[in-house]
Amino acid sequence: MATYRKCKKLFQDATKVIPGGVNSPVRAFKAVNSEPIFIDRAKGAYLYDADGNKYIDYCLSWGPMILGHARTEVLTQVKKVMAKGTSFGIPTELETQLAGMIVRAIGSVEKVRLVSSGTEAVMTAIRLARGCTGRDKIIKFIGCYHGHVDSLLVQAGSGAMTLGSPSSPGVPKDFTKHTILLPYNNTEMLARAMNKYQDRIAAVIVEPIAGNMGVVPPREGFLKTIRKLCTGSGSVLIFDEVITGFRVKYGSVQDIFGVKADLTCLGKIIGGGFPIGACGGRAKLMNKLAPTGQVYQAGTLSGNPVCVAAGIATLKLLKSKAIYSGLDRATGKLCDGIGQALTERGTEHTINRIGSMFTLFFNAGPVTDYVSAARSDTKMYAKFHPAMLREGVYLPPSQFEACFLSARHTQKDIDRTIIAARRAKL
Ligand code: KE4
Repeated sequence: MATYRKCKKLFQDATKVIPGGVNSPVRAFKAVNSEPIFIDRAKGAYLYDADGNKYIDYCLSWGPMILGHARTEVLTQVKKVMAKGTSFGIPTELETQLAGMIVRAIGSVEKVRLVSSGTEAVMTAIRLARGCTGRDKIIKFIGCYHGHVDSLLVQAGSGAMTLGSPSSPGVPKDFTKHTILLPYNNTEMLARAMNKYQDRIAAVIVEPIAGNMGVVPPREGFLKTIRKLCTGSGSVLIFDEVITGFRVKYGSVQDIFGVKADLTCLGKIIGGGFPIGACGGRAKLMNKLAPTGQVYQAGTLSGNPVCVAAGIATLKLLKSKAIYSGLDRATGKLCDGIGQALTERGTEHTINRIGSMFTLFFNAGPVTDYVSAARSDTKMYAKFHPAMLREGVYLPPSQFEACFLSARHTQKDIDRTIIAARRAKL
């Protein structure tokens, strides 16, 4: 029987010096009415907590660890680069190399600005869209989360949804008055809003596959309609691919849906587990960023050579090893197995999946937007999560997040996870 004695002590110590004992709210396990485990180490598909408990990890640091934890090829490159110094605040060739890999991987991206987080990537894209169009209004979709940038922290997904605080205190009304909220997958309301605000909309920002209300794929035609309306009104189309970038395929999901974004935000996987973000797009737009243009943004550690080295090593492996078809097959088997296990238990559920990102909703389904996602039985999820933890399976500690597979998850791991879903005490 797993014990969490050390984890409990570490959590108590942490809460004395860190708000809530965590450095990001969704890690606090509040949505599953438990206390967080504290990780000692990780390797491949596995986490090991301070009490020595081992887990098969389906959160993968919220997405980045697609190659598995502590991947040798990545760490070798990181160590090599670190030995030459870790931060200069002066350009390095490595940044050009990573930016070049992203440009070659994503057809709509001609130039890239590297930053240190997904939030910064989105902040850059929003400011650039407003700077280039001279407009103020931004359309975002309810349940999508784009980092904790003030103007978008309204009815956001992820932690904001989990914590049930649609708009965070501390964000002045003035900062969100230009943010228009629409239901995801609703092309009719989008058309009405675009028609109403016409030439006042700087940008539409969207997660092309939503991951922050749980995984919600775009309905047929949804993304193409956004593209058409943005083109018609001169608004910038921003794809927030912080989760989907290099997750579902090498590069962007824009190829899958046949839609080219004007700006693309990236993060997570392109840093291989190190702090990173990126905003990329057509050179005409990107050149409006300082120092070539007037739109200001900056960052002491933007393009940090150690983070960039991890990103380069990660993308090289992703490109060379044809990992994606295997990930897709394995995730399909896992989801089928979990679905069957819960059906046999008579537990109402639906699973949304694209490639190696999926969400098990305790919900009859279909889950197609925030309203349907919010109908999920979060109490049931709050029982399932700790029960799976005791079975040695680590899922995201919230119903409204995405699960991920890595290249290191084996058939044995999948089989064990399915058995755990069958045995988990609900
Ligand atoms: P960061 O600033 O956390 O690097 O990225 C913000 C962000 C932007 N866009 C999308 C689509 C994202 O999913 C995120 C961050 N994702 C959450 C989990 N869904 C990070 C976990 C956390 O907040 O601790």
